[in-house]
Amino acid sequence: MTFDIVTIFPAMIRHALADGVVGRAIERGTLDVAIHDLRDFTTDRHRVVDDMPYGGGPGMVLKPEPIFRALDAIGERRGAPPETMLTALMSPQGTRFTQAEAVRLSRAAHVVLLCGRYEGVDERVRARVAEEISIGDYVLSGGELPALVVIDAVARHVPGVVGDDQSVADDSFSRGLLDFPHYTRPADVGSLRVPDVLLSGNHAEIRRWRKRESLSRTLERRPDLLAGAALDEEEQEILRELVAGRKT
Ligand code: JF5
Repeated sequence: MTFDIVTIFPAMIRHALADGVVGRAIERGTLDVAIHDLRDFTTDRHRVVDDMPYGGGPGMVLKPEPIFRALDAIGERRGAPPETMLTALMSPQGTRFTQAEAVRLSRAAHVVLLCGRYEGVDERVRARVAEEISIGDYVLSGGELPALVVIDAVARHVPGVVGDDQSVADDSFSRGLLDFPHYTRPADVGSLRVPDVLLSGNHAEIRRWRKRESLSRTLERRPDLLAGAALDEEEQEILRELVAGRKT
């Protein structure tokens, strides 16, 4: 899968993608990520990417032409038909990014992410993007961190990026439930002990305990997730017990 990122802070993206699961996938060639400095698509001596808002007001707006030139250059360089290229603007006004959206985008061969900055981007840029993506309702200084969030969450669903596909399938939000507690050695840290069931070697018991922990955490912290979770028979039974137990 190919990503192109258009940004005024290329080093921020480059450093973040150097390590971890995504960094290794880029090294192996499983992912092709190109970072484009928006200033390289300016034509003036000072490489200006922003300007004052028409109508007045505080702050600056990202100019449209450098963005159009960047998108044209990416299209030409990739030589791909424009319809295979999914272009998205990172923006607080976008569609909320979720695990389901991450899976959907991972089916695209080529995603172009445009990082806004300042007070925003010239509205005419929206004519050139297919989607607008928000990672949540908070104010950020730019779209770089959102773009990195999207790349990480999407890339995990590209075959070969994560070593063990079972771990991707089992991940918290893929199952629609919160994760169960994890422990490693030692079995005792001061008075804090690993639950006996995990040391028992009884794999059926361990599976059931993990299901119960996932369900009780979800019920406690994120009951909204239960509506969308696909629960098997055993999980439905455990959930009924948990709900009954809470009422009494
Ligand atoms: C930004 C102007 C973009 O992209 C975001 C964002 C996504 N979810 N939440 C925030 O903000 C970056 C800031 C200013 C355009």
